[in-house]
Amino acid sequence: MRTLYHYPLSPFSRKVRVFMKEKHLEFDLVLENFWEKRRELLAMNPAAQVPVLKEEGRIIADSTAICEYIEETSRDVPLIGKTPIERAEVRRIAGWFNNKFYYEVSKYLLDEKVFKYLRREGAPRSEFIRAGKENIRYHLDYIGFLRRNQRWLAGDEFSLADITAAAHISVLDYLGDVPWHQNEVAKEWYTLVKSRPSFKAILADRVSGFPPSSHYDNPDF
Ligand SMILES: N[C@@H](CCC(=O)N[C@@H](CS)C(=O)NCC(=O)O)C(=O)O
Repeated sequence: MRTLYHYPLSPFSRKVRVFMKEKHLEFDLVLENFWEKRRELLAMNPAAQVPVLKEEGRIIADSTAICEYIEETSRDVPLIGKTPIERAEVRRIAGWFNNKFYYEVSKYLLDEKVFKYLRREGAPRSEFIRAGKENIRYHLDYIGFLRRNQRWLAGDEFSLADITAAAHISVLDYLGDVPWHQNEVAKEWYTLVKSRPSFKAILADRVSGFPPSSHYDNPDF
């Protein structure tokens, strides 16, 4: 029995959902409104963050810790590289999106457009939204650069690097904040990710009060 406590517009939750689907693992989803800081959430994760995985009574918090745990315990196809040098590159790029991309793009746009509203923290600040929209352009070009000689972001195998980048980008695409015309190679990469069965449930996500962009679940956007 495996349960993931998640929030649909959390990029970190999405990363774990896709990762577990790629590993062909069965799991239940529990919607966690993390800003309410439920006592049960705090007991599982004192950071009061999603995602949290509960598996056979064991509790694992933090999306990276969860993915590493699954990688080490599943016998399915490796998603964090086969050799030490491959693993280093997958982790470097996943780290780029978990940290650099998150703090330069996702956090600005998500906090201002969605989480502030849910936490009743007042109106979005336009300068933060502008900064997120400006910064995403450089990250799309970086995705295009990474793919100049290879199929996926960390090499020719689909990996946690692609899952992490796509999880963050998919939330911004839901909000209509990805300027796809900026980089055709990045767009082609995301089209490939979108067509994977592991991504189907992500494209079906809907959050009341926040309708998705018109092309969000369109494979040919
Ligand atoms: N390092 C954590 C970050 C998770 C995270 O920041 N989740 C956000 C939702 S997207 C959250 O729960 N924020 C609430 C908070 O930080 O108080 C992970 O990878 O799981």
